[in-house]
Amino acid sequence: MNDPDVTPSVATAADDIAEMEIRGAATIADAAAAAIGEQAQASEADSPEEFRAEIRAAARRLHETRPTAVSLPNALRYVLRGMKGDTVEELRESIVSTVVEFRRELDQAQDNLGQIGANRLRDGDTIMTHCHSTDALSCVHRALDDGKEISAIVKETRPRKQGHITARQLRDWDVPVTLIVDNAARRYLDDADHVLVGADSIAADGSVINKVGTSGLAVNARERGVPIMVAAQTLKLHPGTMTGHTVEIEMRDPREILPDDERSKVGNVRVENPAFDVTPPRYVDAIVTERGQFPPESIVTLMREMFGEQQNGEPWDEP
Ligand code: RUB
Repeated sequence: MNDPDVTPSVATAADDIAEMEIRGAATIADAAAAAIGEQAQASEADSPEEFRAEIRAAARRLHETRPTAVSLPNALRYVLRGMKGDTVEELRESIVSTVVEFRRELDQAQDNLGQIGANRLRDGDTIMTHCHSTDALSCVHRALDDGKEISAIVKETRPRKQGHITARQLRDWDVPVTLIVDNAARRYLDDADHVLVGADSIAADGSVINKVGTSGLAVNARERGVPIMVAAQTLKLHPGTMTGHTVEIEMRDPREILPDDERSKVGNVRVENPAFDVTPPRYVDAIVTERGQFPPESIVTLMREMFGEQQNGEPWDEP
């Protein structure tokens, strides 16, 4: 089957997501929804069938970029299920308004979970972060708005150093930041009151899939008695895990770890570059969502409420 052409803005968004120019689960979802909206706006389809085929092809192109962030297929499902109408204009309008609604809800969910997460932070607390999560930072932002003083120990987060983004954002908010290499985390856990991370996906058993290194941090934090809080809007809940599917862990290009110019010094070794890892629910104290905070073991109840037991086919699978 030959896919219809996607607009340049969809192709660019897909490339940027794959290359991590656009990254972080919520930001990826937002960009993917916006790209579908742009596809709808730019479409010159002559018939409703052609229009639907274009939108589905755009969704497939975006979907195949990164496998772990479930917010991406969840966003595409939301937008494609809003596609309604008998004419091209009606279909276009339904997509455009659904995209607006989706992006508004995304912002709202992040604000709401920020308030719930902020309630867990006390004045004078120090958090330890891993990677860069807009959901996690929303909790800090709200705590600061509430007048609390928060300090941060920020893990660098190899290999892509997303910790630098977190450090920069926190400094913009005048939060005192101590940047550490990942390997120093255990040493500094004694100075932390919370580990605060985001999630790419949450499985039905309460496992948290997030940037590689999260699980080691969580195990160390538990051993040190530091609570682990995961900030994740419900867009991160993985419906497929309710029926036994596992979350695919993205393996990225080894050159992110060992660039060609360094490889010659190391020699012929195999390099593995998993982007994410799985933190078992027993190492997580709370999953903070816009619908409240949950012990990880009870997240399945929320998932049943939101998704039901039924799994239907994907809206982009039809040609
Ligand atoms: C990003 C990452 C983030 C989650 C949550 O990985 O693991 O913690 O995506 O982010 P990558 P957010 O840099 O490989 O995309 O809370 O912003 O959705």
